[in-house]
Amino acid sequence: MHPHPFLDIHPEVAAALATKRPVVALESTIIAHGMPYPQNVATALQVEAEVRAHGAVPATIAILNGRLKVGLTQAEIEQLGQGGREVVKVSRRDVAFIVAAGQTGATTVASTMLIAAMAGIRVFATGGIGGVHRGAPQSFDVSADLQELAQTPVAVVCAGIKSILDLQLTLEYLETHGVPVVGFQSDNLPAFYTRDSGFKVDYRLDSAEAIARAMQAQWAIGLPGGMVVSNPIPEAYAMPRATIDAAIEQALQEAQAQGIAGKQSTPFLLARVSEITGGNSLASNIQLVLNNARLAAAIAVAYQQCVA
Ligand code: PSU
Ligand code: MN
Repeated sequence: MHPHPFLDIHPEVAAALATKRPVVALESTIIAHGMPYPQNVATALQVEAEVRAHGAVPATIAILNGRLKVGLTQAEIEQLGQGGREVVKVSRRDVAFIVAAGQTGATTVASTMLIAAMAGIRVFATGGIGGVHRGAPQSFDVSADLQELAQTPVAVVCAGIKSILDLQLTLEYLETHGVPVVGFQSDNLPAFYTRDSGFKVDYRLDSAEAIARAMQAQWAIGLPGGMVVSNPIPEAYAMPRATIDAAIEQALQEAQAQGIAGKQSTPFLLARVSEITGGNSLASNIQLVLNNARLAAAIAVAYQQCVA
């Protein structure tokens, strides 16, 4: 049985879903645009292995030749990683056009959530989500990730919000749209490379089971959206705040000087921050994504027990 004419669910993922075993969705923009080759491919494969090691089936999501893919082969991950910034970045508004043209694209948090929900997957691990950009009161640059969180029932495990963004405005926007921000074993909202942004989360929960119960309650009540689960980077890999703040300031100034806007903005800032800080930020980035994969797998396991 095919649930949708444009959707291809990998047989292993389909089998897990059919027998109500835990599945964790993973995005592909982080592969094509978020990290350099070949570390992007190595990380994507390691993330999948980490999800498996913690009892869930990984489903990396992308659009390949016009098909919405839920679960990729190793060769397909390699193709996206090698393609890098040549691969189209696909957010919600782009999905239908890439499908209609039979093209290939890397999915953002927004489009990955959308496709995960179509497949019936409720848990998703990534690095960082998009948000309200600094200067948004003038530029109106607000990531489509936030509206997706408001309407699509998927819990997104991330290391908080990178401070290329305006964290305060992002939290306000999420609140307005009814999206809860849950801190795993922490009261503080992390800022990706650092464990504490100076902002608080809405709810601190200390176990995967407690998070699963909140997900189950939210959706049983009939609330339509998802939630942000923030998981601070492990202490050993956190970066000094001054180092990362300086890199971000420089990247933001360069973006402004070069007139970078729209969908180019986030990839430009991510790439420049990682270039300016050298290999250090990449190593931290890899570790926080692996950490999120482990927590997402534990939440997926707990959620299946919750709804069983
Ligand atoms: N933040 C990161 N790493 C990323 C992204 C954001 O720290 O790789 C990617 C994600 O795919 C996210 C997207 O969904 O950037 C947001 O892009 P935009 O701001 O254009 O919506
Ligand atoms: Mn944007």
